[in-house]
Parts: sequence; structure tokens; C-alpha cells
Amino acid sequence: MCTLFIADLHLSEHEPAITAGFLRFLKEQAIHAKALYILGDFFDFWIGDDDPNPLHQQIAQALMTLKNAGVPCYFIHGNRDFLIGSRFAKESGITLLPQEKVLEIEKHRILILHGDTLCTDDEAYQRYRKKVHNKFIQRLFLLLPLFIRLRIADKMRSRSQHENQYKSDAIMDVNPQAVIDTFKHFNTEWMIHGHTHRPAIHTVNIDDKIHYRGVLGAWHTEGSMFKVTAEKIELIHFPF
Ligand code: OKV
Ligand code: MN
Repeated sequence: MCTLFIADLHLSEHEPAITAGFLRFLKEQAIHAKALYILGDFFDFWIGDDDPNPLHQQIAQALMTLKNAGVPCYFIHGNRDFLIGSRFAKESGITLLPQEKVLEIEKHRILILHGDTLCTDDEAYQRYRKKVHNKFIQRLFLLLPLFIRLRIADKMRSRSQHENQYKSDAIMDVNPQAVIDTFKHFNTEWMIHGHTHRPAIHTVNIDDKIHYRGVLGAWHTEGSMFKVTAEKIELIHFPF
């Protein structure tokens, strides 16, 4: 039996091929797994569980079907869908996890996280993150009528696109010291995350011990997953 990890699908009604690819992944791969972990940026944007977007209902139904077939799905928020809440969790049958979680799968100890907290060189982003993760600010935002939230989200997204044009590749990647600090804090041999869209398995040497940092790819033109079994941990890419 295997456990599967995915992230950064950025599902939206503008990318029907990715939605179709994900539904196919559920039917052909996830259905055979022990569990599915989604490590954030599953949706491209999220302004509240009360958004009547039919895509959300379609995906919730598909995840519920997976659960009813005996495969639990666990979810860590990303920087885009951090407002996914208990209503969507209930409708989809997913279990929301904290932003960092240590799993023990067979003999592996694996830290899972979205990955944005490792990108500490992007100071502007970390300042922004602190604001929008404030529970009080989130509560106020969610009290606004949906059409106002949509307008705010549109503004914030177009502003962010402009700003990111000027950020270097290095700033957008993880900070090596943040990776070391995180390994030390959670004391795991492995971590798996997404966010940077740079799929790879990196080795990190800390006090003469090798650690592994698995990075999931975004689902642009193909799917990306980590597959964990008793024997091995693999990064797999597959066509939609
Ligand atoms: C998600 C990102 C937009 C990055 C706004 C409080 C505030 C939540 C929100 C609105 C925007 C998420 C929820 C979105 C991620 C962007 C732009 C950049 C870098 C507030 C709580 F501030 F208005 F009070 N938002 N949306 N960005 O459109 O999904 O991650 S979003
Ligand atoms: Mn992300």
C-alpha cells in the first residue's frame, strides 16, 4: 500500500484540463492508496467556503467519493487557499491539518508542509502572510459580502502578479538556513513540500546526517506526486 502526496494544482474554472487530470488521478491512482495528502494551493484562489463556484462542489463530491471508497484525504493549506474552512472540509470529507505535520509512515518520519514558510528571503511576502493569517483579519474579511471579497481578491492578485515580475528566482526559492532550522526543529529525515514549483529531491547535510527535501511539482502540463511505500519514497510525474 502507498501513501500519495500532491500540491499546487491551482484548480480553477479557467484550467479545465487540470481539473480533468485530477479527477482521473483520483479514479486511477488515489483510489488504490492508503491515504491522500494535499499540501496546499489545491485551488488557485479561495475567498470563503460560501463561494457558490460549481467547481468547488464538483471537487468536494469527488473527494467525498474517494473517502467513501475508503481513502482518507488530508489537507494542508497553501498560500492561495488558506481560507478553506470547516464547511468545505465537511462537504468534501477532507481532514484539515495544521501548517506543519510529522507523519510516521512505515519506517519513515516525514514532515509535510506547504513550503511558503521556508521562503524567508521574500520579506514582502512574509509580511503579507502574517497579515492575512491573522484570525481577526480573516474573520473581518469573511464578514464582507461575497462580491466585495471577489473585488478585493482580484485587486490583490493582479497587484501580486506585477510585483512578482521583479522578484528574482533566488528570492522565490527556499532559504537554506530555514530548511536546516526546520529539519532540526522537527527532527525528521524527510520533508515533503510544494509551493516553489521546482520538483526535485534535495539532500541536506546537517551534523553529518543526510536529510531529504522532496519538492512537488505544480500541475501545469502534467501531474506530480510523491509516492511513499515501506520500500521507498519516489517523485513521480504523469500525464493528465
Ligand atoms: C491568495 C495571494 C490572493 C499570494 C484577504 C484577509 C484582507 C484573506 C484575504 C483575499 C485574497 C485569499 C484571501 C489570494 C493569495 C493573493 C495575492 C497574492 C502571494 C484579506 C484574509 F487582507 F483583505 F483583509 N484573501 N485571496 N497572494 O485571491 O485567494 O499568495 S486570493
Ligand atoms: Mn504556494
